[in-house]
Amino acid sequence: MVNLTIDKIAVSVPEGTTILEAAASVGIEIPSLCYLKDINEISACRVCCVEVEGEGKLVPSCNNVVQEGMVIHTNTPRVREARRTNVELILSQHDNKCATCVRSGSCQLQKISNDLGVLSVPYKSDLAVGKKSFWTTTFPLYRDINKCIKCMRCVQVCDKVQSLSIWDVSGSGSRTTIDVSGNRFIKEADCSLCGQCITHCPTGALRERDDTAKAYSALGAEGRLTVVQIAPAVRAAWGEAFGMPTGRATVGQLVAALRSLGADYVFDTTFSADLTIMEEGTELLQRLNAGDLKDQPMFTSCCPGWVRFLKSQYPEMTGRLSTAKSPQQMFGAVAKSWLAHRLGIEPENVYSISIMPCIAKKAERELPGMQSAGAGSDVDLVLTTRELARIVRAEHIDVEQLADSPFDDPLGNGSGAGVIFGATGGVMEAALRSAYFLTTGENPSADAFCEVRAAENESRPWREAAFDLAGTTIHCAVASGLANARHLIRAIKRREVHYEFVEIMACPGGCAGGGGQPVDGSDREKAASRGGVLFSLDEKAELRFSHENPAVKALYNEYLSSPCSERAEELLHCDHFA
Ligand code: HC1
Ligand code: SF4
Repeated sequence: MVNLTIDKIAVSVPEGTTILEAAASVGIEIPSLCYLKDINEISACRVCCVEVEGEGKLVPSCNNVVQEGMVIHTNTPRVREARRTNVELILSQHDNKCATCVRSGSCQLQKISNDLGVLSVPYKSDLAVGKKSFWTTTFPLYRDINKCIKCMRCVQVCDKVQSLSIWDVSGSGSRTTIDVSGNRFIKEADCSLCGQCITHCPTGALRERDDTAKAYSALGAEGRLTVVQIAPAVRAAWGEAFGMPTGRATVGQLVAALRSLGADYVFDTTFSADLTIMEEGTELLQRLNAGDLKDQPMFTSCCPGWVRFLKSQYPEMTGRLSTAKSPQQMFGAVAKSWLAHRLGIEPENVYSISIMPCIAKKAERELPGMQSAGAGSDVDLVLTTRELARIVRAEHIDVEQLADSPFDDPLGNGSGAGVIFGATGGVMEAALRSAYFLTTGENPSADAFCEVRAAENESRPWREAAFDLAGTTIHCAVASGLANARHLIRAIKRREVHYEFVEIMACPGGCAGGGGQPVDGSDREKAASRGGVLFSLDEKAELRFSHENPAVKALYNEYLSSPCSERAEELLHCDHFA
């Protein structure tokens, strides 16, 4: 252990601990803008500087480790002055348009400027306006170069966590900026649209394309039926956008908010997650029975960020993706066919909106094959959890006071198995529950497959488990985060491992940690706690098996006949090569 003093407090920490972490261990918060533990510890912003007795110059605390006997002061006039100067210099290259910024209130630059009492910027403004910037406004990921503070977080997250290296430094000196690497346009780069660079950006330099105006016109339109679906992971996190703790705001309150915004029907994507299980589970059993090893493992296909990744990085493995569409797309196809038919309205008069914790879902709805109900796109509009929160706020809805409202029938019926789709391992677990039933004719214990759930502080790139299904052993693997996925794929390609079924989610922790989820500016990773909320909702659910969902059964009885039938293939499956 190393013994030192920080702000007159005796501290004892393991060797190799940074000054910033040592201070945090005794409750002293040192401000920083660029620091992300294990991802970005490069002291780019110099805001975390501290005074170390005996050192002439100030020392950045995020990448200097403690030494025996150190005496550190984290908040002296000299330290505050240096921080203020560093922040003022950053502000001189920032547009400071807080009033029109989506991150106002959760921007770390705004907070630190306020905390330091910066009331004006004494340096000449040196904005990137006019410098080369060919940002396309139609791409689902939007970058505002005049808000970028060159902290390098996006560069490092995309590189280390997602292994895609879409961002890089360009220019030099005061002209230094962050741009798409290799001098490419973002559309040409292999961006998975995971949105992790957005959720890790300390300012509003990165955000989703804003589609809220389209939602306002759709929700107020006469003569069209607005049908909204809510993704599983949204329920765990949406209240965070209103300062509530994870899981506090209920999905019933969200349904109520959507009704007051003018939605005609509010449904649950967990319905179509159950449907996905029926289709994907049947496909898995068909593939296993065919016994063709070259098609194994079968990869889940519900995460469009992962699908984009596989198609761009390992196109030769595209055929291993399940052909089942994601629950979002299955929902859209069913809403504009079976639901429209049941309601006696023309499919063209249904406008389908999804609320998703994801950016890539905005691109998924535009893919070929996602217009299968014959009435335009099966999903007309995708809003992230953050965009929805902006609309709720604009309407002055008091979230805490909302009373729960139930989902509508029949597409509002979902099982606990559908709810856990939103957490890493959940799709696999839900699929195994039903695959067990489909092969044995009996239900397993609902928790029989919970071994595939991620453990706290998982350090391995993927999780694996083997289960017996009616005498056949199924080897499964689960990974989240695209760098982890890459490790797993390399091992599969090198034949170091063999699995029959693999679940991959692009975002660490699955959709719970999705790139469209609320950002509070605290840098706390929330995927695990949101995932915990989803697992506890499953535990309490009356229905825990996808194959028992009465609405899914009715859909097969009345319309599709059976999983993977001809009509089911037309509506619910897609060709990933198209
Ligand atoms: Fe997801 Fe899915 S779980 S992909 O993470 O399969 O976005 O929540 O809606 O479609 O159900 C996201 C979440 C979501 C789909 C489902
Ligand atoms: Fe990288 Fe994901 Fe950001 Fe695309 S959205 S640049 S893949 S972190």
